[in-house]
Amino acid sequence: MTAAMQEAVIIKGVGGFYYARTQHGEVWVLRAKGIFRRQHITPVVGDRIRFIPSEDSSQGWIEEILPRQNTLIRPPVANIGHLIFVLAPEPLPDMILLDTMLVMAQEQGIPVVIVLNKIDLDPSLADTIRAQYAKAGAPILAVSAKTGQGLHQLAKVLLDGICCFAGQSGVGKSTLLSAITGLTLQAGEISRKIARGKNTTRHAELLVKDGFQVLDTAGFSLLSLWENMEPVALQDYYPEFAPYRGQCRFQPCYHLSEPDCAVLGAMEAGELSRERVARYHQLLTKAKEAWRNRYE
Ligand SMILES: Nc1nc2c(ncn2[C@@H]2O[C@H](COP(=O)(O)OP(=O)(O)O)[C@@H](O)[C@H]2O)c(=O)[nH]1
Ligand SMILES: [Mg+2]
Ligand SMILES: [Zn+2]
Repeated sequence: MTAAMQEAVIIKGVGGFYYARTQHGEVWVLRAKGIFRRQHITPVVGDRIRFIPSEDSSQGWIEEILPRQNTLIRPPVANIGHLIFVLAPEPLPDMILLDTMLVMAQEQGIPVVIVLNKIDLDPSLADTIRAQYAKAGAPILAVSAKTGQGLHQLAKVLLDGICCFAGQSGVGKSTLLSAITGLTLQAGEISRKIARGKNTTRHAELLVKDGFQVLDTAGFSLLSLWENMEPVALQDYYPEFAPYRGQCRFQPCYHLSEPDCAVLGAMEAGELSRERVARYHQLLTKAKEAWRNRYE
């Protein structure tokens, strides 16, 4: 008699073994059947899988990987519910990093929540960010890990599916996470070096506690984003540009300096943030460069 199939989430992968957690909190050590290898499918952290437990141990075989909602490849993870992008009055906000993350997340269909931490230091940052990101498709939460302001709302987001943190070093990601969940983030931030093309072998782990599921990584390599994006598609990941689609004189239009461009017109009319559009131009340059060099 074969045991009944069970469902679990992969929390870690080590040397061909996958640690999978059932909803009852049991952790099984599983291996992937040869069929996955033949199909070039590797189970990743966050995957929801079905497995048949062996009857005499806590081992077993992964029989099925359920369809993924989204995937990121460096580190490899799947089924992220929210990306929590943290910024603060200090260190000085890196808005290009935020905009790049928003593009990457949009491209993968991952909802982003922008978290302004250390609001105790300078409440005016919230106004600046709201002015630039009100139409960018991501809710904005002003919080302080120090005073506790807004942590209740952030906790609600963290309880909704798998979450991962992103943002510069020093903005307070670890402090926020441990204040809310008691969990500890791995050191290591998203780095410009990684973004420029160095490979990283780091693997993610899913931390689970009291209904929270958080990836221990504090960032993702953004390299893969530019490797695969046609520059003209970049604008599609700016939700605030959508109302002007098809209204420019030239088609396609990069909204760079073309005459009768509806996006630039909206910016001049104050409907779109000048700063966001200027950074879109910077990212466009980057996307074009990466696209030209993609076969190198
Ligand atoms: N004033 C203030 N300082 C904070 C707050 N949150 C974190 N910090 C401080 O910011 C520094 C960096 O925090 P950390 O969690 O290590 O940042 P991470 O690199 O993003 O993980 C630490 O000294 C924290 O004590 C906050 O809400 N207000
Ligand atoms: Mg940290
Ligand atoms: Zn245009």
